[in-house]
Amino acid sequence: MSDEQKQLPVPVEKASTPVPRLSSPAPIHTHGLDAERAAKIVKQSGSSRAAALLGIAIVTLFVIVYTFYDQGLPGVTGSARLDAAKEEQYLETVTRGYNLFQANCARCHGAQGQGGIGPVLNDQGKLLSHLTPAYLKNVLTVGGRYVCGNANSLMGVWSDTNGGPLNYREIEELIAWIRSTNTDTITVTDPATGARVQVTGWRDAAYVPAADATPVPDCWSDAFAASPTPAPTGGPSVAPGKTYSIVAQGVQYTTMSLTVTAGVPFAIAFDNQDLGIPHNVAIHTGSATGAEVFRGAIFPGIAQQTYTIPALAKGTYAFVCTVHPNMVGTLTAK
Ligand code: HEC
Ligand SMILES: [Cu+2]
Repeated sequence: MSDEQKQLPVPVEKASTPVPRLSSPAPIHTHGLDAERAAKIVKQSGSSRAAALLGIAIVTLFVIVYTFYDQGLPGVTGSARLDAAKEEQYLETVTRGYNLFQANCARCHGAQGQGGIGPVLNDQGKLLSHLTPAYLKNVLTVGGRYVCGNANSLMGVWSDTNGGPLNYREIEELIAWIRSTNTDTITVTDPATGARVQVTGWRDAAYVPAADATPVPDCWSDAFAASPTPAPTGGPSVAPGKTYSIVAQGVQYTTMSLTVTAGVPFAIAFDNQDLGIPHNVAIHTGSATGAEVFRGAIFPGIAQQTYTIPALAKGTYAFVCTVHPNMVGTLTAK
């Protein structure tokens, strides 16, 4: 055998059976995939598909439920989470405003905003067109002189941007309370009794002024100036029997009671000692809420005027300042 012959590869015998075309050859390694194992794999992938479907179903259901929870049920107002949170936040603001009002403003404007030393605030016409949020903000920032231009206004500046004691948030809260409506119910501590009570806002959201209602004047005291002073009744001027004196100082009458003779006209010398503040003397039967039988002219201090008053029947009367409902005294005719 030559060397040449030695290096030739060992001749390979050709496979006698041809491998069919377009098909893979029979696998060499089976990985032990017998029929049982294959069935198991098919089953497993089936159950993981079911698990995925279940997951998708849960997420979908959650999204739907969450949407209704968040956005509210269609047609059910206030069921939306965000709206409910907003409403709660708003009522919280109103409550703070109520407390600020009782602490800082009620002594002049009355606990119910009914007026006193300061003008009435709870009037519907006023709340509708005059006491707008922008106006309230201006008054509280500039102070009472913004209202009628009275430099001696009893009401000072409230906003701390102008040297007052309240910050912008407290101003907002006060405005929220003054503007709140009778559909806003809050639970507060009544400053007078200390009891927890429910109160509603002053403003009637549905209020529509009468067609012939006089517009609210920009300056509250113009409303009094414009009101006609009833002319003294009782024929040709009868010389008044006696002159009594009433003094107003510090938005108070210093004379608290007066006794006059019934059946004879008399005079009241009224001395208004409050610089720039309008006062008068009006006489009402019974109490301050009784019928008005006489109204003296309203004029700012410091000044004096003498009113001539027709004879009064025996009884009890109240004398009040038309501008300041907190100024009340008792008048007895006997
Ligand atoms: C010392 C008494 C006093 C206090 C306290 C007071 N005010 Fe006044 N307020 C007045 C007087 C007086 C006026 C009228 C302004 C003028 O003509 O001088 C007035 C005017 C107003 C007006 C304008 C009313 C209108 O008809 O245009 C508003 C609004 C007001 N006050 C809100 C408040 C608020 C809110 C507080 C509490 C933070 C407050 N006031 C505290 C006395 C007071
Ligand atoms: Cu007065």
